[in-house]
Amino acid sequence: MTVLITGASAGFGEAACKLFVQNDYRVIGAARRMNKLSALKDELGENFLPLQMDMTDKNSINNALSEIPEKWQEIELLVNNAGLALGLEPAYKCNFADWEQMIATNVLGLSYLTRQILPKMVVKKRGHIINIGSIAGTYPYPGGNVYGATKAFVKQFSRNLRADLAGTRVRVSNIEPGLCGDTEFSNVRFKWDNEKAAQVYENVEFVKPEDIAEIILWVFRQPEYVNINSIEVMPVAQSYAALSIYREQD
Ligand code: 8X3
Repeated sequence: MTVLITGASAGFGEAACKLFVQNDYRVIGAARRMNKLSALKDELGENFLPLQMDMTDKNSINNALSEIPEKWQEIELLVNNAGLALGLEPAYKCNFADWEQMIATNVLGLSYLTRQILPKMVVKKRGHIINIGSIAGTYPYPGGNVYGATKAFVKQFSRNLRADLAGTRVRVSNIEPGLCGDTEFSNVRFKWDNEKAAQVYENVEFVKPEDIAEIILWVFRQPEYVNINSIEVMPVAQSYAALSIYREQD
């Protein structure tokens, strides 16, 4: 049984690759950085296949898919994990190229890969798409602008896929993590200002990539007649704040 996991070079993707191989699945790990995937291959051995894939480039996705050896081609589970946040500036100050990159990866790349993988699952009437959304797709926050909007897309895309896939037994789930550490998420968001990134996790017991990997495996391992539509995951340390009210200054 083959599992394809995107964003496999770090964070949730890397942890999920390890966990699924440990649980005797064949895992294709897709990412741009082949050096990271090669290191993972050295660690995980013959049940791991590194696949170079740039989610912002349809040709790269097509080439990668065409390189999958016959034995690995029956993809039972696609984990759409690749995605990123860039910046935390208000919308009127953001770098538009950052917005384009988030949309290209989190929305277009995820949609395109899903579109390429789904037909075979439908023919077999079997398969599972697990999307990695975010609490940012539900709860607005200052600076979340386009990142949160891409994750709201992932949320509704997941639900609409369920509607289209009725009767096929192909499952779709959306996992929505909150504050998770030990990943590159904040380093990428803050353009490798690692000090600023580290502050996000200061004195907080955050959710770990291994926790998310366990949840992905659990969602997948439900009986085939059970579809987990969505799971929202936060550390206990994270909860809700009140709506903000701006008061005119005297
Ligand atoms: C990651 C969680 O709160 O930084 O998607 O947007 S958050």
